[in-house]
Amino acid sequence: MDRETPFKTQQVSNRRILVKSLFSFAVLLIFLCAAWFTYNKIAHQPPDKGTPATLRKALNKNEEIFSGIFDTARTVKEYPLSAAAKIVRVNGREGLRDSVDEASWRLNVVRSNGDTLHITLDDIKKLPKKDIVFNFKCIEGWSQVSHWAGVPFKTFMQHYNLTNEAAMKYVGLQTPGNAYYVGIDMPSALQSQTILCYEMNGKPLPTNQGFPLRLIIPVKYGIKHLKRIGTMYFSNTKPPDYWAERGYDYYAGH
Ligand SMILES: Nc1nc2c(c(=O)[nH]1)N[C@H]1C(S)=C(S)[C@@H](COP(=O)(O)O)O[C@H]1N2
Ligand SMILES: [Mo]
Repeated sequence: MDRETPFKTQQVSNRRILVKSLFSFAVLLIFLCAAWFTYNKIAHQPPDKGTPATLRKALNKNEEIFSGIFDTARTVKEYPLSAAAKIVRVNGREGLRDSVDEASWRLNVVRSNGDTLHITLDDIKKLPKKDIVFNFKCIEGWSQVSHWAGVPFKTFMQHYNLTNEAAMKYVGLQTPGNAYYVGIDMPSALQSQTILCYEMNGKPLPTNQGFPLRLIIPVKYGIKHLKRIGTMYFSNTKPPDYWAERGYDYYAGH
């Protein structure tokens, strides 16, 4: 008997190990099946603006939370002029491939009543000018402190009496010919650091950086800083957005 006891204990123990192993294996199988099922569900969903619907739902939820907590008084950090890069990185050439002529270029602003304003660069340069040095962030992972100047978007809106337009939810911007286009929520557009920009490092914008006029919107990632604005319009629904259609976050704030 004395010898059998340890033997018996051993036997029960082995069976328990077997049962436990089988159980763990079953749990693992169920888990793997669930993961496989979820993956398949997401992967085979018809895309919603470049992203499977479930993931797009998560992005939309993010956006809701972030626009909810976004305070228009929030400003991004500004730097002294001496901190600005002398050689400024160039990224993205959509809508910049054709040449642009300053004399014939106009900023077309489509009013909510359907009229269009055709504004020259000289008209824009007559408005109050604001310089800003901030950390420009591209969603691809680089950032650079750089120096820009132009008219604050809000000042521009006030100057042209775009009051009904400023009460709308979004502003849409397009390059001439519409190869690149973005949609911006109005609170971010009206934020004090957002400018319609015509200078970089105190000189007219280089062609590949948006000459004659680009958007600088420090609260957003680079994708929203549309270079070479052709047309601007207003809407209560989200304007089409080049990178949002290719799977990126529409809001793109940081
Ligand atoms: N017209 C136009 N504007 C654009 C882009 C583009 O491809 N075309 N790329 C965007 C992206 S992704 C970034 S990061 C910034 C880069 O601005 P920069 O070339 O002055 O650095 O421009 C934005 N504006
Ligand atoms: Mo970017």
